[in-house]
Amino acid sequence: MSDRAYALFEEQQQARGINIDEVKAKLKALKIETPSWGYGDSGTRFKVFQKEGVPRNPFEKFEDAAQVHNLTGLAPSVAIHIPWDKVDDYSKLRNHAEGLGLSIGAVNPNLFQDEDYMLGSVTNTDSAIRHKATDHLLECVDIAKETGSRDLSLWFADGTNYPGQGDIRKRKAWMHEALSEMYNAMTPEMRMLIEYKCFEPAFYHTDLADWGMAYNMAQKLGPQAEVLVDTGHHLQGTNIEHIVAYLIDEKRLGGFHFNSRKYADDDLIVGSVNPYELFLIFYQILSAANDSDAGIRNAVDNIAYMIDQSHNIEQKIPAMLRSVLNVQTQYAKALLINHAEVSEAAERHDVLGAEDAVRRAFEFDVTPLLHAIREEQGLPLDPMKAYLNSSYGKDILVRGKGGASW
Ligand code: PSV
Ligand code: MN
Ligand code: MN
Repeated sequence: MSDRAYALFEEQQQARGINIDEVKAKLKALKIETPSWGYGDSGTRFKVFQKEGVPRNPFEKFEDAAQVHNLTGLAPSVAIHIPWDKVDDYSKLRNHAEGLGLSIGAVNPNLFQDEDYMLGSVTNTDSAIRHKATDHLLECVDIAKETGSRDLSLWFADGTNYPGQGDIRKRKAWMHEALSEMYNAMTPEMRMLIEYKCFEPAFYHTDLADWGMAYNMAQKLGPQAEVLVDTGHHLQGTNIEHIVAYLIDEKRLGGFHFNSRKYADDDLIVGSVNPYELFLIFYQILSAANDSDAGIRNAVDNIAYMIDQSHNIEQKIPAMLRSVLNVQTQYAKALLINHAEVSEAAERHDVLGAEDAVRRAFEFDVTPLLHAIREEQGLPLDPMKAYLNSSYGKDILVRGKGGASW
């Protein structure tokens, strides 16, 4: 991309009233956490394909994640999942991460893979199982202390498949009981991010099925509990941007799990199917970013952007690169929205004008802008190409097949 293309872009945006220096600063500050499980073998319930060169342990997952960060400057932290990433000494993993220029991000407990949890973990009728599940939550708080992680991301598979199978109200109380125990064990710096999901693996009811239930729990627990929005966890047609705006306004939007989907919780590469949705999510975030209420601005600053994907058929590292780059592209486009223009049109009751002012930003080609910031940051202009031209993908083949899987 030539300097001329960028000069033209800058001129065009400035003429629209966009402060390009601000846009660039915001783009350079964007941080997206990648998930350790996205580097390992994962798949569908039908088959987990074993890929060659997949990391054999958490240390190698961080090495792969470092590739994504080094080439993009976007992904400085990695979420871990316990026990998938269980190690004897977390300070060793932390040092390894730091040596690679990374940090350990959110700690994700796993309360869905144990035989004991078939009929629920923290909401199981068996109090011994509930205690076992709660102990795991507490173990994750201890791990977060060692890893220096601020966030604990909680997703529960708990739910029922048939009417009558469980007492929904009792289960709600048990959920609250377990979360309260965990909440009380957290340090003041920690945050509990409560993730909801409308269905799967439970097909009749899920204990935390939507944002309202997660929000209600968070509110009852206290200010350190917030809601985590996984973009794949809604019924078709749900207006996720609306949920985002609502939760920001309540100062309870803790973070995102970004992924793309066509049907259900497909966990595909972010922005591969629905980039406009991602753009509209950022539109809501950015329109709250300049709110006169400092609490709202603070809430926006503390949103954790995380990826939650599983790469079944594609190469893991390029897939993760594609995802973080797609997030960056949509964020860049959203930064080109002229908010004053949108609200002036809305106030005039100019419905088409307001819609146009939002959509027009989406239609710009932001390649010259992204190339310019990458150049300023000393990054490759095309991180994907740089990765594919590097020997890393071939070098890791010595790991063979049968690496870490979920
Ligand atoms: C299962 O739906 C899930 O994808 C949730 O989104 C969690 O965040 C993730 O797995 C990791 O536990
Ligand atoms: Mn998720
Ligand atoms: Mn999911």
